[in-house]
Amino acid sequence: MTQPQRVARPITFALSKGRIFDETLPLLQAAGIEVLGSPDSSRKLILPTNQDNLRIIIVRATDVPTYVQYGAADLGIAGKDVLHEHSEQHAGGLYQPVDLNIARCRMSVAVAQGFDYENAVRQGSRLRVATKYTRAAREHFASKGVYVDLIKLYGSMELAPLVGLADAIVDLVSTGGTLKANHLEEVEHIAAISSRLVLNQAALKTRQAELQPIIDALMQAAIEPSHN
Ligand code: PRT
Ligand code: MG
Repeated sequence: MTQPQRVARPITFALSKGRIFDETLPLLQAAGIEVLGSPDSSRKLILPTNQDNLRIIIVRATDVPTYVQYGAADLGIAGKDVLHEHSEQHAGGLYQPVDLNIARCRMSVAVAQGFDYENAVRQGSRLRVATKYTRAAREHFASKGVYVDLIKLYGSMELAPLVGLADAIVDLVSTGGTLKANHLEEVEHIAAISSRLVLNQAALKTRQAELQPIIDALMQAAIEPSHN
């Protein structure tokens, strides 16, 4: 008796909605890939594309590396900020082949306007720093030899200095509008941030024939200035 043929699941591409999804669309389009539907207009978490063997899944930005690492997604796009925090606890399993140069911003230290950060650092005061990026913050202050107490938050870091939770925050800054609106100022630049394509290592071996054209097309689209 002949066995029914197993249909391989489509290549699964993890994206977060918002800026990463929005900035990835033109790269996919340049690669001939159309996403059918959008996370803004429907609550569907799995979106088909115009290619039978490729689908998009919509996950939280911080969850993209987890889906890819465990192989539930074959590839995904995540910010350098997210990947740096993720890799502290989950070594291996993830391949970061290319910086797509999208969703660009910077990671900075910010304080309430008027707070004398330089002086506090010079005096060796023990600073309280609120952040979602505890690894990046710990490494930054350790490299400066500054003692800090880190307070882990999951969002709206800008509030912390305003209500006395922290002296400083480590957060992402793009236009600077959010800091300004909350009477905060940037006092130190930690790193330039952009988003990277990540790949599941096993999938890269077992499904390379299907993955490579997608990787190549995204890399090609990313270096063409019209998409940056
Ligand atoms: O929003 P949610 O809690 O669901 O998740 P998320 O914040 O992790 O996702 P999302 O989509 O907001 O961010 C995804 C990725 O985009 C991040 O991991 C970064 O790599 C990248 N990115 C680029 C940014 C920004 N620019 C950015 N400006 N991520 C966040 N911001 C926030 C920042 O935290 C601050 O609150 O925007 C605010 C500052 O913006 P400006 O323009 O006012 O300076
Ligand atoms: Mg956000």
